[in-house]
Amino acid sequence: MAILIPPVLVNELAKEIQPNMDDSSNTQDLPAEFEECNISLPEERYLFDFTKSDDVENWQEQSDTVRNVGMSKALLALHQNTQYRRAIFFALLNPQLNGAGFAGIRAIKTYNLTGYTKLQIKCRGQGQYNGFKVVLRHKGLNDEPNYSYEQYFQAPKDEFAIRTLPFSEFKAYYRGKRNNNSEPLDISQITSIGLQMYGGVYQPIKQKGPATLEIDWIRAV
Ligand SMILES: *[C@@H]1O[C@H](CO)[C@@H](O)[C@H](O)[C@H]1NC(C)=O
Ligand SMILES: *[C@@H]1O[C@H](CO)[C@@H](O)[C@H](O)[C@H]1NC(C)=O
Ligand SMILES: *[C@@H]1O[C@H](CO)[C@@H](O)[C@H](O)[C@H]1NC(C)=O
Ligand SMILES: CC(=O)N[C@H]1CO[C@H](CO)[C@@H](O)[C@@H]1O
Repeated sequence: MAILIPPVLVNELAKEIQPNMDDSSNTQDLPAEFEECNISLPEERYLFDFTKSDDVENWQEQSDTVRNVGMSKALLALHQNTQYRRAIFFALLNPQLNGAGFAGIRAIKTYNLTGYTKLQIKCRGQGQYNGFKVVLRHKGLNDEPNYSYEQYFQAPKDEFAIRTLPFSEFKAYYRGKRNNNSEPLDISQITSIGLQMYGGVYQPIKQKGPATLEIDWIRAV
């Protein structure tokens, strides 16, 4: 995919090629060839590729047991044989009667995803339900009372498939409740990425019990 990229990106790329270039330089100072040729961003950027080298060590549990009514459990495990490698997100959801509860995992890691528009996850869901969500946080505001930016998706049930989540569709939530007055997600400063199985306290569909999500990779495109 050859795409035209903003001058500021061209500037960054040019700096990589000419490492001595002054940081304060602007596009006008660039040699003409950088403005005229079409430089492509990498088509995709893998945040986690469990089929290759990525491990699960960076991922920590973040489930409803952080509160004293919580009784759910989640973990991410590496799964491999001689032919393949992937990660499995295991969860047991024990929500309260109204559906409050969640089982999740997250990695605290910083990404600047400027230039990308979507998150993709190659996965398969098995178990009692297949509704999941991706939970992003930005600017180092990785914990409550700051908002999380969430998007729901249904995992494919039989074959592995790619689910595509546009960054523009990540909306701010606080404890499962939508908040419309918050600033939009800043994809140039993603500082935490998580996966969650939700009870669905404010959702039409409630979920409970055990389920798994097998994951090959998570990437930005
Ligand atoms: C993110 O990357 C873009 C493009 O390279 C750059 O202009 C911007 O300053 C970066 N933002 C941060 C917060 O690093
Ligand atoms: C850059 O790409 C555009 C659109 O694909 C094309 O029309 C143009 O000729 C290309 N320019 C160069 C210098 O390759
Ligand atoms: C937030 O906005 C969405 C979409 O416009 C709307 O469906 C929802 O009711 C709003 N929620 C609140 C709490 O205002
Ligand atoms: C933007 C925002 O809500 N920031 C808050 C994040 O959380 C800390 C406390 O941990 C608050 O001090 C910030 O105001």
